[in-house]
Amino acid sequence: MGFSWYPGHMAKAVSQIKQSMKLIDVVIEILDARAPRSTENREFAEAVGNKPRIVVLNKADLADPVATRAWVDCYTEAGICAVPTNCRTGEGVAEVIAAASAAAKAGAGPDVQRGPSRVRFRTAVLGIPNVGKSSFINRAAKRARVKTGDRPGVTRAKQWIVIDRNLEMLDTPGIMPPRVDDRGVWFALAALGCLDESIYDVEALATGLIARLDSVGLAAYRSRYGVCEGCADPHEALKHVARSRGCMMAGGELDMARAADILVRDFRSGKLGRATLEMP
Ligand SMILES: Nc1nc2c(ncn2[C@@H]2O[C@H](COP(=O)(O)OP(=O)(O)OP(=O)(O)O)[C@@H](O)[C@H]2O)c(=O)[nH]1
Ligand SMILES: [Mg+2]
Repeated sequence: MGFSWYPGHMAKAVSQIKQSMKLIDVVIEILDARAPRSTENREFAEAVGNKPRIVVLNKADLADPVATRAWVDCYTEAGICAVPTNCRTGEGVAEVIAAASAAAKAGAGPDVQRGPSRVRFRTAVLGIPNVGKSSFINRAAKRARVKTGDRPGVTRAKQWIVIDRNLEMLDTPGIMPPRVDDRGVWFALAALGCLDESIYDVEALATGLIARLDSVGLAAYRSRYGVCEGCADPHEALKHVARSRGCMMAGGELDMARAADILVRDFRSGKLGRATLEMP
């Protein structure tokens, strides 16, 4: 089930990032801690070249902490600095800035001599849509400097933000890889809200999520929506969600689309428990 999806503004954004790269000392790549592999965009590698890179595992507050630890260890073994963050509270953000600053200093070889006049270093914050790039920048700046929102595609153009006298950050629009061929990756991207809702079936996503919650033993959804222990069919479980939330259409039929929407939103905001969708 391949899907080729590359809106014009994303192609433009990639070329803009390539252009900006000569100004950049360090790249900060934001991933979703609940699915670091699926939320990585390998297309960035070409644009980034050999610039130092810090990996941020954001939304760690919504991920399973044991799994996040395992991901950090996995990156460390590969020689990559990875830091879990929560950009709602700011946890981990100072650590990322310290790591970026150290990498910028280490990377300032003879060919990038700037002289004493340029004390500021510059980072580009990259990632696929909705992973929290702009939230990260607002946390780093300690105030709301750029627009954020719980849907993909909020940031439309790159924008430089001065964080302090030592640091500037480039906010960038979320960029998807041109193709997604792997079903598991597709599922994770839809589940985490990185894709436009018009391009997938929310009901199929909701039943897939129920199956996933069952397989990892996260039963919080059962008590939340009154799904009995014995119910093992995700579609039947979704009917319980519809009943418990009064999702009815004219004529008394269950409004499964609305129930699916409620469940997906509850999952994304962590109300169904802290869940990581993939392990290293
Ligand atoms: N729970 C939680 N929510 C977060 C965190 N970071 C960001 N968010 C939320 O995630 C949503 C997306 O955040 P943005 O900062 O707009 O994401 P973005 O990567 O800039 O998105 P685009 O500009 O659309 O590519 C917002 O609703 C944020 O409040 C986090 O660490 N934890
Ligand atoms: Mg943004």
